[in-house]
Amino acid sequence: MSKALEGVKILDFTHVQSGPTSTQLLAWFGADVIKVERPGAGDATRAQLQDVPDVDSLYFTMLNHNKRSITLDSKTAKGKDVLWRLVKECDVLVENFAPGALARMGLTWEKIHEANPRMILASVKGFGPGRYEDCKVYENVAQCAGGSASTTGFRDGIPMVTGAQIGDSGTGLHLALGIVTALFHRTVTGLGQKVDCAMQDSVLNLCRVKLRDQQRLDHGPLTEYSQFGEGIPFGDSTPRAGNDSGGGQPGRILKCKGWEHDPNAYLYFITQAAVWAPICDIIGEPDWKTDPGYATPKARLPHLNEIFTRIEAWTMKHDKFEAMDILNAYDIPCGPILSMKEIAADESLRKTGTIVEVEHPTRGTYLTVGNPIKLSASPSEVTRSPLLGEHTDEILRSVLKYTDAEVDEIANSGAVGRIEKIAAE
Ligand code: CAO
Repeated sequence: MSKALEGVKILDFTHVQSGPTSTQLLAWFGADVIKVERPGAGDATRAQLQDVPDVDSLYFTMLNHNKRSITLDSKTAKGKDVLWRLVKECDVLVENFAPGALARMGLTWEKIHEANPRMILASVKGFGPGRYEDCKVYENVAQCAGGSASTTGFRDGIPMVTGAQIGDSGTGLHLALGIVTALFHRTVTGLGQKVDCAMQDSVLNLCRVKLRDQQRLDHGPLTEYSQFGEGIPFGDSTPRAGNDSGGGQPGRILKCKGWEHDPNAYLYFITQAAVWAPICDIIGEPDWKTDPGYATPKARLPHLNEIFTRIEAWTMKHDKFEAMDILNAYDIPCGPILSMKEIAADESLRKTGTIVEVEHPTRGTYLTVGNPIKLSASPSEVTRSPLLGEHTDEILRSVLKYTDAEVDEIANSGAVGRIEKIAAE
């Protein structure tokens, strides 16, 4: 079966997490992703959080599958020549350097567009135009500036960041959509365009329900928040809501059997209105089905603490998987809190390719995520990340059509590096 993005060439000038997640997605769909790295060091993540000395870190490998690596010093004359050959040859240039860095290499949009009018230039920056446009940004800064941190955590605690990398990987996803949209548009116009994704904007896009709540506050308290039932007045901005459900169906994380010694013996339980009757039967409160204080979603809102305490008395008698089985039989929406250990061992996730084992020449076998987006006619196969400069010669010869003598000349000038050992952090 052919791959959906076969034939698309990506000049991958990305590093760290946000950009690489985007180009990895394109590579999973079959694009030829040529990762350009600085000779000697490469992407900084190769040497960050190393678990095995002198071996590419899991941080790097898990963000750079299915790519080829060329090392190239873009600040030398010969390196610049090679870079411009790549610009003319490729369909998309993806980058997430600090603001201004690409232009300092001479790669402005105007020059790129002139050299290759079909090229799409896709960039991640921390912020869009405005007062912070020149700032360097990492994941947690984006979570803080995008509205996630102020709305995550408990009302009486400090703002919290989430474990999900919504700033980096979230922006990478947005950028990938921008790139394929621009590729589609190019089939009509014949021209490339710029695709810009700011990490702050991407986080906010994912936090839209909290912006919704901000406006609802003008019209009264947020009745589905626990705070409402506790009689605590709301301030003038969306508060942190602990583990309250984001939608109109109240939910909580509840203890299950074994919670005293297992940090993940918990279940998320949603009191969906449609299944209120079976919930009452299961927890042993059949009267709540008809009692006017509990029978309707609106009547229940001031009693959420009491209701969830009662439900928890039931969940604590069962382990999270048992509770899931019992509740699912009645279509009651709930979910176990799964540890990474449990996820890593999950048979279904392995079967669907959402988790895969990959073989690496210096690391051996390791576990990683596969493509979460499944196309029926273009399945993704995860192949290992490249060693630093592994494909330098191959790309110079087969993609850029340099002769053997030219390749030697470029290499001897120091503009590119061939396969190199990775320095430990
Ligand atoms: N050859 C020669 N020079 C190279 C090169 C190559 N192959 N690749 C990169 N460089 C140079 C750049 O030209 C730049 O040089 P100048 O500053 O002299 O112009 C330099 O390397 C450093 O680039 P940088 O400023 O982007 O890197 P940094 O480590 O200082 O900052 C980061 C990292 C992520 C904070 C910054 O790149 C950034 O803000 N990016 C945009 C937002 C983003 O994507 N953040 C997510 C990161 S993941 O959490």
